[in-house]
Amino acid sequence: MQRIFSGIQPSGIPQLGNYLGAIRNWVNLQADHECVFCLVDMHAITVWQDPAKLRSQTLTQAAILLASGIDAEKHILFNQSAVSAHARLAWIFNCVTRLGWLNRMTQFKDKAGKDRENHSSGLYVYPNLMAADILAYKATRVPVGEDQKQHLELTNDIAQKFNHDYGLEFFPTVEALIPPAAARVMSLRDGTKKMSKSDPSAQSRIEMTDDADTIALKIRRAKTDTDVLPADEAGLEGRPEAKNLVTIYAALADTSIADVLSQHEGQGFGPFKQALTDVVVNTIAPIAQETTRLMQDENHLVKTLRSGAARAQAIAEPIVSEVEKIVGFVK
Ligand code: AQP
Repeated sequence: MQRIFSGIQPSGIPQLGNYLGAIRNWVNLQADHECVFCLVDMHAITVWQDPAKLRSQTLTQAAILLASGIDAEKHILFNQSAVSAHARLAWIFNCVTRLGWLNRMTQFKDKAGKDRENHSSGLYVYPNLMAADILAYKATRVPVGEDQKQHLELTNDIAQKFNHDYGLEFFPTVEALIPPAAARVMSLRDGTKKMSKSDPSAQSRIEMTDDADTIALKIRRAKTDTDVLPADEAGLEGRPEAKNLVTIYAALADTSIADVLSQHEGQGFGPFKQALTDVVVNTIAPIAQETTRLMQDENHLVKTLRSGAARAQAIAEPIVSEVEKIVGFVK
């Protein structure tokens, strides 16, 4: 059985893009993989996090994952900082990765913008920690949204250079599992920007804990154009906001974009947004409800993460110890 590693940052409340690009896929992959799911709190602090919020968001996120169908008994769910192997391997990878490789990472460019000099060095070496997360478990498959594809390519470059430098076939090749539909959900306020849990505008995203009224309001206010829905996908070209809403509808209703358009062709955005609201609420309401229930027992959530960390540690510790020996550290 292949081992999967995947992570999500507790940098906010998970949004619909995290769900469609990652979480929903994770739930399905549990059937035929050994899964290690991680709340990557060390990644989250690459940008400022209020400590009390980071703690509460980590627990909320654990609850959302469990409510979405992650099985923390059969598989592993834990928070990254609880397993020191991640930080130790990341340091070694900081010494393997070339600066030129990091300079090409578009996520750093997007997140740092023009104000590069004022961002943390953690944000810059973020992809090295991500490579360590995956390779500390010798995971071979990583379900991610399209935005993480470049980081996965870098993970393979790091693994190959390490293997080459030390003359070993130590790390495996990693395969990105990118969902066929809605691999990149866009902001509700700007169809050219990805939906993000830390976007300053809460109106730009649907959060996994939003209630039906909030969802309806956000979708009603979502940016659109004045045209009607076209007959086919070609008619969505140059209309990023319209394309985004249709893509979300198709992904949640488990159907194709062509199908959605054939049902709604000629409709204005008023009625379409109403139909979309129903589809979104149908998916999110039961998850939000179960999340609220799970959040009432914080101790249970902490215990679940601790048990996951112990099992994660049992896999990662021998692998990372071996890497340290290979590098020449006295053990
Ligand atoms: N808009 C999106 N569409 C599809 N997939 C997405 N993912 C994130 N946004 C979208 C996928 O969700 C997983 C977890 O992401 P993350 O928390 O590790 O970091 P991120 O990609 O930076 O997500 P956010 O929401 O944009 O977080 P912030 O605002 O904190 O940076 C990944 O598999 C990602 O592909």
